[in-house]
Amino acid sequence: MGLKETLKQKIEEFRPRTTRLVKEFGKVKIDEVTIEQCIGGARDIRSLVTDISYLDPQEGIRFRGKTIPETFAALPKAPGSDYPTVESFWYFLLTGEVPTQAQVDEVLTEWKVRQEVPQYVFDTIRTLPRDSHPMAMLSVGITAMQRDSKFAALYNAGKFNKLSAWESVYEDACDIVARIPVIAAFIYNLKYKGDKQIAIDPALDMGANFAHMIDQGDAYKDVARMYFILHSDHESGNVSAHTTHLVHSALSDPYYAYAAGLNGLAGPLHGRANQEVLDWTIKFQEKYCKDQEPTKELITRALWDTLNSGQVIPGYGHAVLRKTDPRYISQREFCQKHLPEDPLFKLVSMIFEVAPGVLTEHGKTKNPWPNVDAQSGVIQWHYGVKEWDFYTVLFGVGRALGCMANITWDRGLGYAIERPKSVTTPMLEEWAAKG
Ligand code: FAM
Repeated sequence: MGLKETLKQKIEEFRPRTTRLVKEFGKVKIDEVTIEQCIGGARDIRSLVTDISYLDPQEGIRFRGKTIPETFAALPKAPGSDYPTVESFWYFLLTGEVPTQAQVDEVLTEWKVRQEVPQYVFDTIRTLPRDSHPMAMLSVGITAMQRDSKFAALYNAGKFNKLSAWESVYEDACDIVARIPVIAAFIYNLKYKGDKQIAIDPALDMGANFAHMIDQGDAYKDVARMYFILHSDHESGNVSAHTTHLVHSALSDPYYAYAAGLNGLAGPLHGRANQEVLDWTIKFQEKYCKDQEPTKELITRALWDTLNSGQVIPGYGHAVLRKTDPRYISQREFCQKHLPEDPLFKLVSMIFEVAPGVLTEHGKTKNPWPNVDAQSGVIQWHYGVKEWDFYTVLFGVGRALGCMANITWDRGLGYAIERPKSVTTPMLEEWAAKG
């Protein structure tokens, strides 16, 4: 059975569970909200549902119940590779089932058609000033494709049906995840390689083709596959996932929804942190290591300079995690295997030895440990992708997998438009007075 049929079966089997929870147990309390949470960014308020991934503060992410190592081990690998194809991960993320090679091959074949990006998308991006941020270019590219939305067409034709609408969301979602790496490669070549474009190689899987399209060699194929999978999903409360979910909850189609999610991902406290990490690290080398090797003392001084200037240390901390991010560990293991002598990897490793202590002494963050962004730029830099303002685009290609899987299921389960209640400060002061 193919991906869409398997998914249809899964959604129809799952629906009664959601319906029963609302009908029979809707009034059961699962949380309470404090003034601090109401003002402080809704930290930890249980108010979203997703079964695509879950983030445990002490353990880190699980994709459909599997840890990162379990996910990489379970899925069929790309030919000659240690990593699964993105296509096999997409099947797994959508259905919760580990696909057979035949099922993966079906997705591979399907994406060869879906990945064809209409020329008007490239023409639209080319009209932007060349010094536009690549994330702005990507967001424009996704929004430009909204005219192709099958979900929007279904709705505009008055054919919206609660039980089957997920199918047109699924079609848009598949088109977006297949096309976004091609648009990202186009943006990379437009901004940094004199608009020298490289055509899709239809023989390659999505990750390998991305490597090919940015003129990278075989070694980068696994970088792309690993990177996109690691950045795919991190439960639903982070800014990019939540924004995509929120916008689609108004029945905005997947193109509008993911363009909004990308705009949130572009924030320096979220997806742009990988760019900030490289910026900080390169500036550290220039300022402190002109004529000497980095030392823990120099790193300590630089970290305190950052903190004392009122800035955050990029790549460290997390709103939910209270341990080192397993996505950081997975990338670190890749570096230990493939680039152990890389000077930037050695420097980032030394920062890892020092930063948690400095942050603990600083005494503000609840999590002094590294997150996904502390290590990701080192790998890109090593393979020659040195334009760090592009790194968030790479994050956006991966995050599309999680966001698109989530809104397909949101539609499948008929989740309502999201509408939390706001209050006024005087109301909070009244509750505060009552204690
Ligand atoms: N450096 C300096 N201060 C930090 C910090 C860091 N790395 N992480 C947290 N803090 C501060 C935070 O700014 C807050 O200070 P104020 O009370 O003055 O506002 C205090 O510690 C308590 O923050 P928290 O509750 O521990 O964390 P939050 O949930 O408020 O914020 C992050 C979580 C990720 C936004 C925060 O850790 C941060 O800004 N990290 C640096 C930027 C970064 O690496 N972002 C990427 C996160 C990654 F998971 C992703 O989304 N890609």
